[in-house]
Amino acid sequence: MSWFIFAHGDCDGVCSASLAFSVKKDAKVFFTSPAGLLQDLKQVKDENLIITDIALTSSYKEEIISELKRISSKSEVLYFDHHPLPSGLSKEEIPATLIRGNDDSCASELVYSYFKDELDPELSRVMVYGAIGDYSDNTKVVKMVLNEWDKRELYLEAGILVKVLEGTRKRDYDFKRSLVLYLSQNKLPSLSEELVKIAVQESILDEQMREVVKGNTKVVGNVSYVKDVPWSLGKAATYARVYGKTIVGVAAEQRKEYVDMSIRSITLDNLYEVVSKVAESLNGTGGGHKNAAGSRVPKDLFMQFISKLNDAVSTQLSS
Ligand SMILES: [Mn+2]
Repeated sequence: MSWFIFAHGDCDGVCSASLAFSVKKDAKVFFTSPAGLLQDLKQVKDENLIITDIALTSSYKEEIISELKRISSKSEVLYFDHHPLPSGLSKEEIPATLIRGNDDSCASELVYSYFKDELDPELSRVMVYGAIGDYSDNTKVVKMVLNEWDKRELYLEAGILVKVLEGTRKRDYDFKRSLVLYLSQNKLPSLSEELVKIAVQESILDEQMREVVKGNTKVVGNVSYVKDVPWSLGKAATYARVYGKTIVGVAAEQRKEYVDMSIRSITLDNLYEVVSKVAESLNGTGGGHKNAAGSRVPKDLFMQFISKLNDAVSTQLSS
């Protein structure tokens, strides 16, 4: 039976997919997101499935679980993830082989540890790129692997990958598939002229866009936000927070009927909870990590989202 790999399109997602792909060489790789997972699961017929770095959102959890049940009744389903589960859902209720860490171990680390005996040992550096991309390079496993490399070299490679993946090629899934193949062969990002060129272009854009964010950040209480800046949402959210001098930053981008967002915070430690609650109260979805989250709400409810997010954060700060 052939394999599908469903992965997130960021650095951790791509690196974890590369590690899985190096073991399941005939697999087909698809990029998806928490909001898109349900639709993509419906496409799975007779394939085994690896899901990596895709959070399970509470909005579709019943439907997703029933799809996983359908698939796992005849196929193997390996689900690697490090995002908090929706509240009220336990690991036992998910019909798949679940490989979960806490928030600190990224998906690349989970895939690496799971397939360790089948992997080329030198692919350990691809795991490290994924960990750096997710700010998760401080775990026991990653630190041990870093002892086997000169870590300065790996940071360069990870830096190039992050720039390439968050940049203008964000939704170019064929490009990302080719990158999965490239990394699975343990080739260095810095040795690809194409990747280096994209990364350098991205640096130029980063310097410009940081200024655009600086000039366009608006503040509602404890929340700073920018909308439709043609830049990585994650980076825009971080700099909105910095320039707005608040503890939460939001970067939003309007797509057809809804708005996609990245949200970044400092010192909050439960951003994913706050964001998912607010998003769901507005018919949207949301989730993520302690201080980094994503959300999607109907486009007309964006300002309500900002205002409710501020209410929730302010209430938490005052208690
Ligand atoms: Mn991740």
